[in-house]
Parts: sequence; C-alpha cells; structure tokens
Amino acid sequence: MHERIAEIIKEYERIGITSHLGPEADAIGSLLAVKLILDSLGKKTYPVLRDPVPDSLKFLAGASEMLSPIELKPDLIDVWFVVDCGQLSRVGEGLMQIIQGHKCVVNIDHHRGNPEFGHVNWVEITASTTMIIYKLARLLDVEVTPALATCLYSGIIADTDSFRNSNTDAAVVEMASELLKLGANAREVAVNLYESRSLGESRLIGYSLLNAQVDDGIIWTSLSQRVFQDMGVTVNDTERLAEELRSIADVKVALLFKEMGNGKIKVSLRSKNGMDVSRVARLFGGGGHTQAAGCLVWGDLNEVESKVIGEIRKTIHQNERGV
Ligand SMILES: [Mn+2]
Repeated sequence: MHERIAEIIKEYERIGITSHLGPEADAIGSLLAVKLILDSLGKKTYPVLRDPVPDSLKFLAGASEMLSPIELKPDLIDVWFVVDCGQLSRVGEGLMQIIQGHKCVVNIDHHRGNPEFGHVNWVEITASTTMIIYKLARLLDVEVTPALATCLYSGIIADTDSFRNSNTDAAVVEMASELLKLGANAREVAVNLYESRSLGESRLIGYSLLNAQVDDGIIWTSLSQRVFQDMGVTVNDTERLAEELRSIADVKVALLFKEMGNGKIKVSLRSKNGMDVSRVARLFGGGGHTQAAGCLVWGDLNEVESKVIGEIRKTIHQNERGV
C-alpha cells in the first residue's frame, strides 16, 4: 500500500493536496509537509483549502502559496492527496465533488473509522497525521529539512495538545524528538500556536468564562452573532476557547456553541477523562477524536444547546454505570 503511493508519486507530475474545513495545525502541517516533500522531488504541487489558513499557522513554510478552490483549474490535477480527513466530505462541498470523480485519490489520515475513500489509503491510528507524513518522507528518502520538520512537529503539538491528550505515547514523543534533532523550531511553534492570541479572542475568553454555565461536570458557553458583533470579533477568534473551558477543575466535558449566522450552530466538544465526545459529535453529523470533536447543527442556539447537552448527560451516565 505504501509502495503504491511511492509509485503514484513517480508516475504523476501535477499533484493537488488538500485537507479539512476549519483547518488546524495537523491539517495544515500535513498538507504543507506533503507539498514540501513533493516539491523536493520536482513535482508540481497545488495546495488548496476551502477555508483560509488561520493567522497562527501562516508561519509554516508554503502557507502563503495556499490556493482557494476557485483559483484552481481542476483538470490540471493528475492525482489528489487528501490528508487528515476522517471523511471526504470534510474537504467541503465543492472540492468533494471534484475529488470524488477523480481517477486517482490518495487518502492519508489518522482518524478512527476513516472509510478509506481513496484509491490508495494510508490510514493509521497515530497521534497526528503528520506522524504518517514523516514516515512517507522516510519511505521516499526525502531530506527532512528544518522547515519540513517544523510542519510535522506542529501537527504533533496540536493533536496531542502539547503532549497532554491521551494519545500521547512513546512513539509520538520519540518522533517529536527526532524532528527536533532535524531542526524543528519548538519555540516558534509554541509562540505561534499558544502565545499569539488576538486581543479580541482574549476578551472573548473573558466573556465565555463569565457567562459559562456549569452543571454536573459539564461546562458550556454559547456565543450568539450578537456577542461577536458587540465584541468586534469573528468566529475565527475562538480557536482555543473550548480548551480554556476544559482546563477548569472538575470539568468532565466542555462545550462551545457558536452561532454561525447561516442558521447553523457550530459545536465544539472537549472531554477530560477519556470520555468519547466524538460519539456525540457523530450523532449530530460531525466527527473528531475521543477528547476533541465537533459538529455543525441546524437550529437556534437554545435548541441545539439542549439537544447536545442531553446527549452528553446520557453518555456521562452510561459511563458512570459502566455501560
Ligand atoms: Mn489530525
């Protein structure tokens, strides 16, 4: 299977690379790492994302070359690489239509339950997708430059939440260590990922903590369009808000409800003690990992709030009964 990916890379010249909506550091780190690897092999690469690169990730090499789907001529592409997507629909409607009908799709991902939507699939339950991309670089015998190592390391830091999530194991720490030896810039990653919060987002954290409701180990905050307007911030200013809520003592599950303004509510779910919130996210058409998941739900804030919290309560009680 891995050898087939090497053959495909040899065979084709023009390679599209994409990842999921609302891209974070594992998505963008993986995408740009694949780009750097293929660039070094002399391939023509087309990095494309439906959503913009968040400011906090613009420091990664190649981020400024990211295309939006409208800038892309799809018939240019010989093969698509889809990275860090548990399902193909995660790339967004337009790109999904293009990729679905394509003759050659390579799916590289670490999400449990990935349906192997590619013609070739490298799906492995690693802590981050960038861990798989590192193996790909090794397989292809590509030099891992400091820029490439920094992309890969960013994915590890983000998806383990700085070695705090339950996916932190010897393998991921060893790989991080190797990447640091190869020149990954740990401090640059830390500053960009964790110490570059906008003033707007910082104030939003204040608002969220002041207005959070707490009950039975569940903490939640809802952000209406009105709140975003009044505070002069956007939904993009909420990247780490859910983690802030989870960091409070005795919280089992933290939930953030954001009114997106198109009749949809974005729900971010975080758990602390190994409870699987991705199961609840999937009930509402979303997905993710055990401790960090999300979904987009039609409805108004109150309605979505009570539905999701209802399911979370059920899950907590099931866990406590040991079901
Ligand atoms: Mn990931």
